[in-house]
Amino acid sequence: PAIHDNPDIDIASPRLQPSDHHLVYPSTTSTTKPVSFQQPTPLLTFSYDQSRTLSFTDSALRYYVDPPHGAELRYGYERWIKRPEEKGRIDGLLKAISRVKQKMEDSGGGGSEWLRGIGIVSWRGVMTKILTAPYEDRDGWEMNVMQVDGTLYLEEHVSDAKLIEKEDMKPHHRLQSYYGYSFEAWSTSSRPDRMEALPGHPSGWGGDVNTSVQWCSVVKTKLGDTRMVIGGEVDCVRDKFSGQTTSFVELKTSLVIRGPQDEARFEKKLLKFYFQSFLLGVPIVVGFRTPSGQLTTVQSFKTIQIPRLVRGKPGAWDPTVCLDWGDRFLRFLRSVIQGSPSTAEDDKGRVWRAKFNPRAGVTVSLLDETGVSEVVAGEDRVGFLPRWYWDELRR
Ligand code: 0WD
Ligand code: CA
Repeated sequence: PAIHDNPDIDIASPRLQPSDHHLVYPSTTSTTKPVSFQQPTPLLTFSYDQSRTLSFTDSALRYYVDPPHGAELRYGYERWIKRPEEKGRIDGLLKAISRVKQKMEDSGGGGSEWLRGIGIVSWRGVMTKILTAPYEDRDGWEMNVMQVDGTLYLEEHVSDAKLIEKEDMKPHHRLQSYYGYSFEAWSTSSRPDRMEALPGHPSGWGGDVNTSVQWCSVVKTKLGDTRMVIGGEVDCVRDKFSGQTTSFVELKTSLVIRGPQDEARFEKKLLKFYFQSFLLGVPIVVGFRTPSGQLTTVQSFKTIQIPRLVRGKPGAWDPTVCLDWGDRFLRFLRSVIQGSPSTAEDDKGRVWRAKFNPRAGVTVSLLDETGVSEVVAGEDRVGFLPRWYWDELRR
């Protein structure tokens, strides 16, 4: 249907440029409809090493072990090797997709046809932001979107100014984010059967933190009618790695709950934990800590049971609202992009910008030349896709 016929889209808003398309917020439109989400199936895994080099190995895979009682999360803070903040590029994910396609071709073909059937390619973090938007009242976001052969590629848009701001973290905030990584070090081992015993470190310490090292999983799933390929970091696995996402574990830290206010705050956080983990099909282990970073208790959550924990409470969230919004958002993106006139010239990597403003909605517009060159950032890209990937699609 034409954009103008879509009741979800209000293009008459006075704040917008004539070329902008606007999707209004879920609460202001129709009632929620149920949207299905398919259990994710794993396609492959890969690792980034200490120098951020990607390999199709499980070298960065870690195993879950119970952390020592009362572990100090501040431990090792001075030795943290922090990965510099970077733009949310999807290059690593594209390497994985290229490999999946190649494997299909090697075993009888169909790789390109398979990719044509995929509606969305993005990092898991991007999909988490989209799905949790109905309950986000503070942080807006911006995304770059391209469509090639019917597949939408999404990346988070991080401007140079935002990058500098993210790098310039306040000491207090920096320490808090270290607590999360430290919890991972205390709760994982390079061996499945026992805690790490590293010379010169307290028993149970899994090794000093280097945030360049990551183990990632790429999965295939489906939201409503949209097939998706999503990649994300997985903290560790339980026991032996079966290849199935159910042995994965997502590790989180949170302040111990001392009263109703803390509880409400935790339940709000659970929304993000829930969708982040739900998208890859990963159960969660939460380490509760004191304000000064001492681990008190550890609690496991089966991801699909989380919504039940918040149902009926003040400030409760409803995952069906998020899935319905996610489905409408993706259909909206497609209708704007496919509904816009295209010329041969346009095929050279048109980039769209989706902007989310809390409590207002999403605006989608086509980037002009200046906008696109900011996105390319002088690199060898077509739009934001690396040229090697673009060439591979065009072959
Ligand atoms: O758009 C995104 N979410 C970005 C992803 C922005 C920049 C980079 N990336 C990278 C991630 O580092 C990873 O290599 O893309 C890959 C996949 O990310 P994802 O799994 O989609 O990311 P997300 O779900 O947002 O975060 C997962 C974990 C975080 O764990 P917690 O428990 O804190 O949610 O990735 C880590 C972090 O451990 N992480 C980062 N680590 C260092 N610097 C960063 C960062 N900027 N962003 C996420
Ligand atoms: Ca984590």
